[in-house]
Amino acid sequence: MTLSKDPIHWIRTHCSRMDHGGCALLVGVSGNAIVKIKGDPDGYLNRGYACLKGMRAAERLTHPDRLRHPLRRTGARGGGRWERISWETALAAIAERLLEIRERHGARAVAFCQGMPKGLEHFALIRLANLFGSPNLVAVQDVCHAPREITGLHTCGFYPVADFHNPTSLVVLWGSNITATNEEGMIASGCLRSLAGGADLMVVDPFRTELAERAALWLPVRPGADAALALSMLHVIIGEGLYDADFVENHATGFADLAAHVAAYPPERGAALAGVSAEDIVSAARLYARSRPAAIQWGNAIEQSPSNFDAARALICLMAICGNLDAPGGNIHAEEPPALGLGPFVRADRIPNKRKEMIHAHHGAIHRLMTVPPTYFKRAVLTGKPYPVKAAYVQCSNPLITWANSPETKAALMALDFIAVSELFMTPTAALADIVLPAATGFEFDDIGHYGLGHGILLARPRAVEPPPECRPDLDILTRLGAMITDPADWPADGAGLIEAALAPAGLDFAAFAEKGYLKGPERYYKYREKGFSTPDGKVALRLDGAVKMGLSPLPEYREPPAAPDFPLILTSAKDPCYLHSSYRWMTRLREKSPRPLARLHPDTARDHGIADGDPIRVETPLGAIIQNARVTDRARPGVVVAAYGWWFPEASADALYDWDRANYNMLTDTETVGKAFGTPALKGIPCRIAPVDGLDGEGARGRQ
Ligand SMILES: Nc1nc2c(c(=O)[nH]1)N[C@H]1C(S)=C(S)[C@@H](COP(=O)(O)OP(=O)(O)OC[C@H]3O[C@@H](n4cnc5c(=O)[nH]c(N)nc54)[C@H](O)[C@@H]3O)O[C@H]1N2
Ligand SMILES: Nc1nc2c(c(=O)[nH]1)N[C@H]1C(S)=C(S)[C@@H](COP(=O)(O)OP(=O)(O)OC[C@H]3O[C@@H](n4cnc5c(=O)[nH]c(N)nc54)[C@H](O)[C@@H]3O)O[C@H]1N2
Ligand code: SF4
Ligand SMILES: [Mo]
Repeated sequence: MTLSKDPIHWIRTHCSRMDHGGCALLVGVSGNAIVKIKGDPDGYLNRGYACLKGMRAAERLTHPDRLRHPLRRTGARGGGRWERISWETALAAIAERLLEIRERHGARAVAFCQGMPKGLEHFALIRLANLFGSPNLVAVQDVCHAPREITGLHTCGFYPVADFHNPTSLVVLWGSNITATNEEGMIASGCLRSLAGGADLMVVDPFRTELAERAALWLPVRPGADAALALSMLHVIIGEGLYDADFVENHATGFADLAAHVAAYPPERGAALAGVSAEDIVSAARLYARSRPAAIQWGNAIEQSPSNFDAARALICLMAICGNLDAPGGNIHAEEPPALGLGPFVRADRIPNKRKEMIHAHHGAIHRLMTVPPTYFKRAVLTGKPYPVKAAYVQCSNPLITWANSPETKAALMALDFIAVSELFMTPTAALADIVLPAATGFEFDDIGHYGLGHGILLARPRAVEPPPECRPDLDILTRLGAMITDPADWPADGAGLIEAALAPAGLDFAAFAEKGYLKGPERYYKYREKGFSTPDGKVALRLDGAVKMGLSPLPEYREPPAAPDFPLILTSAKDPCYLHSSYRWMTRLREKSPRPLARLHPDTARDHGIADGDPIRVETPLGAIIQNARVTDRARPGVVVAAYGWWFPEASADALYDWDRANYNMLTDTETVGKAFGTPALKGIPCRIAPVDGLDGEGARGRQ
């Protein structure tokens, strides 16, 4: 951080782009430099809490290798040769190529790609795609939140989020490591407060996480077997009559069918499938059903598998029959504060045929899924089916590392006629672009946090400093580009105009919003008691008849995760508390904390393979092999490899694409089989094997494979 003689003044804002955001921060600014970041004790969600990533976030802004000028590729794609160009030239080149491709192949041949939603730019990109006429907004929602949200909409009419704003008797962390990931940006501090207030804790995770250490019950489930565990818990709860009979009778349909269905999952069978003891299943079922209210905080583990629809359905059935849906301290339907609805913001009206035209409609995915699963996008690029796709505008994303099946991703990116990437830093994906735009990032522009995330809250993220002269916020880039490739009348002069439009229904301008800090929707519970659930018959669909039309099961099924001969171990992953996905391996003060990709193994598993702590090891699946360093720990379930995800090496050479393939978990994840509902590949629960790697020192995996 730069030292300056100017006095420090403190700016209240919210953390962003280090996870989903959520912590209110006090950012100390001197001149145009951030000199200190700390948690804001008055923060509505965090009350002073902030994690290491958040407190070190300022290095993003000042890193010497940050992208500071637009670049145009000069040599072969991926060859690492660039020329500096002006913004005017860059935007004109992008506009020209996208219009030319639309002219020749139609608007749907241009895809707009976004990674994890980081701020309002996500919705501005959807708006751009809609106004351009392309139904193809490619995003990671197939493995992130949409399976939970959309399954919730079908089953009970809303996305049931854990409520930590009201007292609860039990917190269940089900495949969610909130002290490392602060899932959806608002959970960690709230959950810790619930625990401090006396709530019990149950953790379902093959890894003994920090909070599993404190849990009354830890179920180290076999990766990918969550639905079997949930079905077995339903068996016990129904069999022992522990459910909420009044709720089941008056507010749910299909209870008898569910009861008959789960009769096939007695605890002994559940135990054999889920790899935990029958006694623990019985204890878990009783603990959950007898704790009222109980909040299930469910994470990525539920949805990063092809059978995510069934796993999510099974968990919603648990919430429902125990009376925890829309109950304070349970899993609630969080109502949004007044703000412009998503439909009008993204101009959904301008692309009425989207549901039929989007690439995944041709694969029969659930039609409520409005973003194209990357796997189907790649197939379209590589095969021309259902129609040719030729160009991508990529924002806030690093697909070469974050999409399943990285070799296929590389082939698809190489096959595109044109790629533009908006980025902070040269990544393996940006290295394959034709044009790279230098983006401004968190703390450098005004933004709205949590818009569209379904937690009933909007967070103000006023800027703290000015970006470097040629770095621009995505919101500004999109309004400029929008005016060039779509009708300029549909765009305000700059990103601020989009922010004001989003806030208008709240009767606030951005300055007034920033002054308030956040907006919260009304806190109302048990809404179904007056008006029923927002499902066709007003009840929770324990048996979901509508699923049959979608080619899915009306009752939650358990499907064995894939097995492969010669791959006897099970691979899964957990996110690194020091990084966001593939981001920020280049930030020195984070890299010091987490210098290497670590694959965590139980001591028995390590011993069986002749592996010691720190050794470089080969982790292999039928798709490929990578090298990570062993971390031998009894926190891991025996027979399971909890590998690191998101790794590439900014210090490696540009023409090797920063060693995109050396330790990258998605070299191991296949896309041949994906789920019918959401096009989701298996990211967790994959057959694998490991072996020591000779001839590499403890630094491991550097420079060779
Ligand atoms: N195997 C496996 N794969 C996974 C997952 C997993 O658990 N396992 N997790 C999945 C999930 S949940 C998600 S959400 C996705 C995430 O996938 P991505 O969103 O593609 O991953 P990120 O690393 O967050 O990529 C963000 C990029 O945006 C850049 N960036 C940061 N701030 C800005 C900004 O303000 N503007 C612009 N233009 N760029 C910015 C960063 O430098 C970074 O390179 O990955 C998914 N992939
Ligand atoms: N530090 C950090 N924070 C982040 C992110 C990040 O990349 N880094 N990403 C952000 C994003 S976009 C998202 S979506 C959230 C995701 O946040 P989480 O849902 O917490 O995501 P993960 O860390 O992928 O997985 C959570 C837990 O699932 C466990 N697990 C693995 N396999 C299984 C399984 O088969 N069953 C069960 N029950 N558990 C399993 C892992 O051991 C891990 O503890 O985090 C957000 N916050
Ligand atoms: S937990 Fe998330 S929102 Fe809070 S400081 Fe850390 S990165 Fe920022
Ligand atoms: Mo995510």
